[in-house]
Order: sequence, then structure tokens, then C-alpha cells
Amino acid sequence: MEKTKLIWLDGVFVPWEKAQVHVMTHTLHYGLGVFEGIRCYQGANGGSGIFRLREHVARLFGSAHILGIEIPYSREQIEKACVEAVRVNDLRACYIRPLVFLGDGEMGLAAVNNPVRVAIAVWPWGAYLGDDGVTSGVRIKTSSFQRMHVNTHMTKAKAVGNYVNSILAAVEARRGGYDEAMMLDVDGYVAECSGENLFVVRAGQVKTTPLTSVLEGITRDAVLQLLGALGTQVVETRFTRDEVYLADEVFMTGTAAEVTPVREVDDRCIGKGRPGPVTTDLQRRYRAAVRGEDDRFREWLTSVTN
Ligand code: PPE
Repeated sequence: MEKTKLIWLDGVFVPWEKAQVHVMTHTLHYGLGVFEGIRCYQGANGGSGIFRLREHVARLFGSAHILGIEIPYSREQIEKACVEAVRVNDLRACYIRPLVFLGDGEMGLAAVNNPVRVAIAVWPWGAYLGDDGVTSGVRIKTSSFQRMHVNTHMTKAKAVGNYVNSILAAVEARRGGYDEAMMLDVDGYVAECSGENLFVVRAGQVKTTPLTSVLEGITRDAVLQLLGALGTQVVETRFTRDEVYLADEVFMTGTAAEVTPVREVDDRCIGKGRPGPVTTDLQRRYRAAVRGEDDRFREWLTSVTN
């Protein structure tokens, strides 16, 4: 990764190399922590805009609430710190990673008095699944690992520990020669990918999985609104892996992945084996919205004045 100058840590900016923690940091041992992934884009007019900052910070606080962690800052403070982090690092387009974690102090699972710490790092991050994935589509494989049951992990929380499940799936898929894993829920229906929500298009109808066992993706929501503005209704319903095989188009959404077309699922070609018209049109509309070129979605952007 490309290092940047400063990281916001517990209320102050410190040099990248100095943003360190003790090995007895509670979250490092047990995974109880929450985080966000946010993108900042350089707009057509040269300025930078953070995409849906308010929603990401709201989800961060929601995730902390689910896990019973009290963030010692207000939402406004965290939002402002994200903007500042981009500004002081003199970045235009970048990825923003707020992380809320429990510091050192007590050990053990029931330790509740450790300090709640917050870090916000920013760095340039290109196409998550490669530039070729964005233009030609990626190849995904059904994972042998199921998505977490709603009553084992809290699937609505973007919790640090939840990503063990995602990493098992992502690494298995990549070792098998695929770009990403498609994860099924414990009932066998399609849930999401290791770091993206999933959509299918079949005979003009767009479907995505309901939010039951998946992360409430902010890109997913943006795509629902972009399609809604076109008059395209999206059905939120459970579907099976073979329905994905039969789709004309499949695409994934996520902050890092943005809108990434899927050209192959479980070695089966999807549609014509290249990004279809609904997906490419959506990629274009998403790109315009994040760059501030679509007035209807201008409020999605928080401007950063460098
Ligand atoms: N599901 C999961 C499991 C997930 O991790 C993400 C984001 C999404 C859906 C899409 O959510 P949203 O970003 O709000 O549209 N995944 C992050 C992974 C980054 C990483 O590898 O680190 C992201 O896209 O930032």
C-alpha cells in the first residue's frame, strides 16, 4: 500500500510511522472492533468529494452500538476528522479507513473498561479487483465457507472479527484462481461476496439479496437509488446459486469495488461473458455521481477543500 503522511489517532494527527499500538491491544486479541471504508473522489471540477460520508459514519456508530462499544467522539467530530485526514495528506482521490478499537488495559473477554480508541487512515487505493475486472468483469466462485449466521456474528455490524469469515472465503477463492468468493447463507441462498453485495439481472429484472444476513452496503443503496431514478425497480429477494448461473448479467457493489461486473460464476459464463448493458450503464452513472457530475445526487458528496 502507498503510505501517506498523517493518521488521525485518538483526536490528533500523528506521522504514519508513529500510529502504533501496544501488543496487548484488546481488539488485536479478540476482534471486537468496528470499521468503515469510504472513498473520496476527485470531481470533474478538480475539487474532491467524500462519497456518502454521513451514511458511513452513521453505520460506524450503528456497528459500535450493536457491539456495545461507546465511541468517545460525536458523529460530527468523526466526519470532520475524515475530511481533515484527506486534507492534511493533500490527497485528491483516496480511501478512508476509520477504525474503532479497544485499547490495552485489561485482558479477558469480559473486559469492558479498556479505552475505546479511534484511528482514521487515508491512502490512495485503485480498482479493488483490478482495472481489468472493472472493464472486462471478474470470475467468482461459490465459497465452501458460509456467510455467518445472523445469530452467531452480528451481520449488520461492520465488525473487525466478522472479516475472518470474509478472509477465509476470499483467500480460498484467490488460491483457486478466482477473483472473488460468492458466499451462501446458512440456508443455502446467495448472501454476498467477501467484500461486496451482489446483484443479478435476468430478462430485464434486477434482483439483489435482502439485507437479512449481509452488510447494509452503502454502494448497494446508491445503486438502488440510481436504478430507481431510471424507473428500474429492484426486487430484494432470496435467490439460489443456479439462478445466478442463469442471469444475463451479474455485478457486485462495494466502496472499494464500486460497480464491478462478473463475467463468470463457478466456471459458467454469465450472459455473453462480458459486462452487459445494465451493468455498464450503471458503472457510467455511478462514476458520474461520485464525481459530482449528476446534480440529483450532489448531496452524496462532502467537499474537501485542499
Ligand atoms: N459486504 C461486505 C462483507 C463488505 O465488506 C462490504 C464493503 C460490502 C458488502 C459493501 O458495502 P459498502 O462499501 O457500504 O457498499 N467492503 C469493504 C472492503 C474493503 C477491504 O477489503 O478492506 C469496502 O468496500 O470498503
